[in-house]
Amino acid sequence: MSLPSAVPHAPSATTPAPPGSFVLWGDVAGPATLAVADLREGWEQHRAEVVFDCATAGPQHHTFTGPLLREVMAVARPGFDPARRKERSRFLVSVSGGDGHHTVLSWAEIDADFGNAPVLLATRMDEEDLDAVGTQLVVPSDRCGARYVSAVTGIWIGAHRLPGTPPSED
Ligand SMILES: Nc1nc2c(c(=O)[nH]1)N[C@H]1C(S)=C(S)[C@@H](COP(=O)(O)O)O[C@H]1N2
Ligand SMILES: [Mo]
Repeated sequence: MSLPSAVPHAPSATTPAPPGSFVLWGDVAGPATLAVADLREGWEQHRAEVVFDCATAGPQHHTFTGPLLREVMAVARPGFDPARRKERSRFLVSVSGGDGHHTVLSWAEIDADFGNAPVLLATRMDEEDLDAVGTQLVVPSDRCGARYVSAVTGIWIGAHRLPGTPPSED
């Protein structure tokens, strides 16, 4: 597996990822910048034939190829103990496009011990490589297209903590 180049600090609006790449950041031990080519090298590729509905454009049919989101996110080492399911269940993932569209998933949706949804980061859509455009989030279990975020520039992960409560030890 080709290791992504680590960045020494959390990305901000002033440190955008290069075109076609995205930053993995948030509560992680190793923030990383990944290009679409990296997604093709390091992980098992999955194929998904999907149909999703758009309120304005109607049903869309696409075939996507790419690695599982949860496997890609593991390289950044999210700030949970991987052995503690209860701790993992508090984490949220926010995926943003370069145009400002952003959406969230719960980590538990994609975790094999919880929802186990085969959410992908696409390297190809309908046999077209996405290197120049950037990866696209693929949520095959969604009926609506809103979470199929295209031209992804950032993926953040962090725990939801109730206001005023310290991190739990369980
Ligand atoms: N970056 C980005 N991705 C996006 C959107 C968007 O506005 N920006 N719209 C979403 C919505 S609402 C739908 S239905 C699908 C399909 O959008 P399309 O009509 O552009 O194919 O893309 C999703 N991904
Ligand atoms: Mo949509």
